[in-house]
Amino acid sequence: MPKPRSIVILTGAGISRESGLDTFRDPGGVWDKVRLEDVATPDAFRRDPNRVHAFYNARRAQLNAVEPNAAHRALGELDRAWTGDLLLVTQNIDDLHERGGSQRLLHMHGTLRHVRCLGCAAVSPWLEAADTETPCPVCGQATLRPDVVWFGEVPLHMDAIMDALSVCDLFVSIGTSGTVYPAAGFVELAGRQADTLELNLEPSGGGAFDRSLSGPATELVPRFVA
Ligand code: BJW
Repeated sequence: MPKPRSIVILTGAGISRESGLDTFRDPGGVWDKVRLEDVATPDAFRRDPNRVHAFYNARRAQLNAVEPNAAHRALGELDRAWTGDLLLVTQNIDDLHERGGSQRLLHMHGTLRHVRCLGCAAVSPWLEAADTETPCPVCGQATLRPDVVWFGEVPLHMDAIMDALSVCDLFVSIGTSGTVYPAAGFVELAGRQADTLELNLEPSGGGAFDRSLSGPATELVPRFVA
């Protein structure tokens, strides 16, 4: 196979698992501990904003206690070394890809390290806890929400992602169950012209990929990048 010129990589919670962050749908994962209807929908935030803030405050605090693993670092190394087009699209709201050295990176479900003001729409860097009393650093109104994408909301950077998917030669999916759209449909879109590869603890099902390798991300991703 000739070397691909243009690569799109999609990552999910599985790549951060070995850093100590829970996935969503594995046994003992996030959705075993809280109901997504209580914390990850616009309705949940309207009903009980401080409950939702508390959920994201806890996850933001957890980020300070974890480090990028060998899989994040391998993708950072790929970013530095790869002279062709490369786009890393992550569904994760942690910052482990940035800390692992990735720069050509889009967070399609937002990030824990930012808040968005429902009053003035400013997106501001954020490292601390927030609640319904916290003033927006830009306009001063107490109308902050986590800058993340909940069910029923439109993911971020979709135009850039669709453009990259439509021209890439290789699409790689790492550590995602492929159950949440639109990310779950990326393999089909890219697969119109690109080779498709899945690196996951276990095949995500559906047989959508040309090749699927099973194992932990910290083993598979460095091997893929080498
Ligand atoms: C390892 C490993 C190791 C473990 N190594 N691997 C019916 C009703 C309502 C809505 C819908 C509906 N049908 C479709 C929808 C749309 C909905 C959707 O997809 N729902 C499905 C559940 C059916 N989607 C949306 O609402 C999205 N918006 C949308 O579609 O807008 C319309 C639109 C789109 C495009 C253009 C214009 C308009 C928004 C989805 C937002 C998802 N938000 C969340 C929360 C974000 C903030 C947060 O983190 O709290 O995003 S939900 C959660 O799931 C989070 C994740 O990013 C996302 C995906 O999860 P992920 O990463 O795949 O994790 P897991 O746990 O599922 O899988 C982990 C995998 O890793 C497993 O396979 C393991 O085996 C593996 N693994 N350890 C390698 N060591």
